[in-house]
Amino acid sequence: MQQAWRWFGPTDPVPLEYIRQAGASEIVSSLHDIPTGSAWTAEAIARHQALIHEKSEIGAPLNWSVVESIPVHDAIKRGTRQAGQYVEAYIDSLRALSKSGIRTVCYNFMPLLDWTRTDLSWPLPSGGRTLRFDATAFAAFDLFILKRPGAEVEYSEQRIKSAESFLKKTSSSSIDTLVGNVLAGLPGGTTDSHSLEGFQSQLDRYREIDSDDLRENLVDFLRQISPVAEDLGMRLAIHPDDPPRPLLGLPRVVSSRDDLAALFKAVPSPANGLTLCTGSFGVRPDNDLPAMAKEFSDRIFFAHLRGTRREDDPDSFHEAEHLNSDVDMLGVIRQLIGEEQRRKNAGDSCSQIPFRADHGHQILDDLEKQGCNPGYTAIGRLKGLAEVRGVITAIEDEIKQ
Ligand code: DNO
Repeated sequence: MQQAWRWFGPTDPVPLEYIRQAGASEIVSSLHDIPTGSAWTAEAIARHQALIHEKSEIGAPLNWSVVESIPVHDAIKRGTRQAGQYVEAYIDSLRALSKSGIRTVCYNFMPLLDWTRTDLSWPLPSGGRTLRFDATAFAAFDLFILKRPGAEVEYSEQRIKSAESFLKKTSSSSIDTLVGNVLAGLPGGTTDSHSLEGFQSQLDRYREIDSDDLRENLVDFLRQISPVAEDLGMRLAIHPDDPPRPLLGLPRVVSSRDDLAALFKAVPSPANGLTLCTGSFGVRPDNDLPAMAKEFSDRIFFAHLRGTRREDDPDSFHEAEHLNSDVDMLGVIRQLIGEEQRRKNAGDSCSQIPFRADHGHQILDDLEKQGCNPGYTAIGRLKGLAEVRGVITAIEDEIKQ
């Protein structure tokens, strides 16, 4: 498997030198300055690629192999009349990327909110800190801060009561932090930041769009871009919903095994594939990760390996250690390595699956540092990568014998 690391560009507090020292060879990156919906140019891609390749002659080479992400414009998700022009721009970006030799593009189809957490610095018993989604805090945001019309029918009486008492005991500065965590967008997110005031009108635009409509818009999008990707030898790797369920009444359609089965049936193109994000899918107890890795093995073009742990309140979860979570990480890695073998035997020139040890706890020196990107600390990810690398080495060795 190819060891990758996400790099947010020259302003990333974790520089390329560190990534090299961590032993990763592949870079996962994006052109974050380009507004969603504008086409990427070959020149801008080449400039970013040159930064990554720089110093490769003196140090271990780094290769930009996965784009995460080219964000999908909201007009495409809503299927508006403007969608066509944004699909064209997306296709232009794919064409420009293909000139640079980058073949794998990660994207998602979550309306208005990308990955969502309520707490970005939740204390662990070990003394480290992690990301958490607290279903009660989120309900309090929805019901009593955003005051979304009709929200109460989506929550149990019990949840509404606990949301009320959460609000009573939470300081106004912690409430501000919660609002920022949900609406401002997290690192690498593909959706715009929202202000509390403007957000309801964004939500209203989705009032008539249910999950069937959203799925149809996704299928329409893929039917247009996958033939181009196929011609260019590129692979489209959709990232699952995080968390994998509807939020704030917004539909989500890439959350489960059945969602994937429907997607690949509707668009069987071999360019239509998946970013297997174990942490996102793993939040749902009905997602059997090794079984999904097996069933959709030939569609997996990229993997995010991380673990989530459901809490006593099963709708709440936090990001756990990579090898100690609800995710059967060994089972998943076994499937991925098996798939690589299959590809190799079939003569696939790109048989290896790039993965990044996704997110990491804030530990050691990173606890003292200002400006760490939540989930994207150097040391936590280094630990995750080291652990996952150990598993890969052991399984590959087992297979050889
Ligand atoms: C969070 C990331 C997501 C992901 C996008 C893919 O850490 O996994 O922001 O990059 O959803 O488009």
